[in-house]
Amino acid sequence: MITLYSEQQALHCNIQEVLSGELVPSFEVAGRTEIVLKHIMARGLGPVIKPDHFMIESAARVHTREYVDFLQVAWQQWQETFPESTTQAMPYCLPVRRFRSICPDHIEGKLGYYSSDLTAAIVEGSWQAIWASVECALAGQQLIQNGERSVFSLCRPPGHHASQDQMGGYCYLNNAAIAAQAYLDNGCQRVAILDVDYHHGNGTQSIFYDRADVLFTSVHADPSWDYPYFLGYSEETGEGDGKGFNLNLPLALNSHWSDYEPALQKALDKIAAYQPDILLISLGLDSYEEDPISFFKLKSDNYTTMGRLIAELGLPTQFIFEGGYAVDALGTNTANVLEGFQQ
Ligand code: SP5
Ligand code: ZN
Repeated sequence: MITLYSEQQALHCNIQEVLSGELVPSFEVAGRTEIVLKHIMARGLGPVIKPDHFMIESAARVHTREYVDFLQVAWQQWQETFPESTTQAMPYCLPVRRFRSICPDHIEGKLGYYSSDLTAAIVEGSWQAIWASVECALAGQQLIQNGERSVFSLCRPPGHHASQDQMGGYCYLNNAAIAAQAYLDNGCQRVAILDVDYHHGNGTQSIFYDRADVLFTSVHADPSWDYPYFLGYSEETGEGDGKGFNLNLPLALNSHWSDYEPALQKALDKIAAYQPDILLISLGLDSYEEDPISFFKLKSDNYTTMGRLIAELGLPTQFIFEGGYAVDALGTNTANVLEGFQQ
């Protein structure tokens, strides 16, 4: 299996996030993808390729153009406004219930307007990394559409919490959604997304919620008890044309593989019935028992089984990297999914 990876993704670094009321170093670090890359090479899973360049327009097919343009200039505007600030650009005030959806002129107002939480800060190298991450997704999409059976887009920063015009949850541009749209724009009729990250893929769901050409399925922690809290409940089944094309399978905190596997199988059955041209996996590994911010109990071996079950669908499959913060085990667990898929 080919892996798409760009070293530019490491330029997004030294980020801090709000955690339990404090600013702490972000769990989403460049070392995550570095260790995954190391394991992929050590296990001889296949070639690692740096993606070609892609145009901004493909991102603006799922995000608003204003949002994408803002991400490119946010750090510069922050520096012009706060020349003393050497750390990071982040909001403190968000547009909430009964307030207006209006984009202010001040950079802190804009950051709030384009954010869903306080965990997606921007530094000098962020845009380069964000775009390189999108390019890993789009290069993978091209390979699949040129006949590869499977690819692994080792994207960072992750994407599934990014909606049409809001960053959050370490995510800026939605790599999986951008790839899904690119498949459709290049001749596919139906794309299925399976999101196995511990957290609900609220951004991806919201992008495709009223559409029948993308099926979104997700197994994740009950949002009543963990991030992203405000989306991801089982009664969310889609709206308008999209009614019936959104499947959320929330699980209680502390769920083990014995709880997880039946939910995963439900998602896989739904996907099989949909008969998609392509399967996209939002591959988060934060369901692991030792993940520092998550509460599922999956073991390293379970990821091999997960890969095998996904492969049983027999679909062209693009894996897109999302979360997973137990860095030491992240390489093993990710490679296990890919190896399980290939067995
Ligand atoms: C892509 C992705 O996985 N994003 C996840 C964002 C989660 N952010 C919220 C983190 C809150 C952690 N709180 C749990 C504390 C456990 N000690
Ligand atoms: Zn996650």
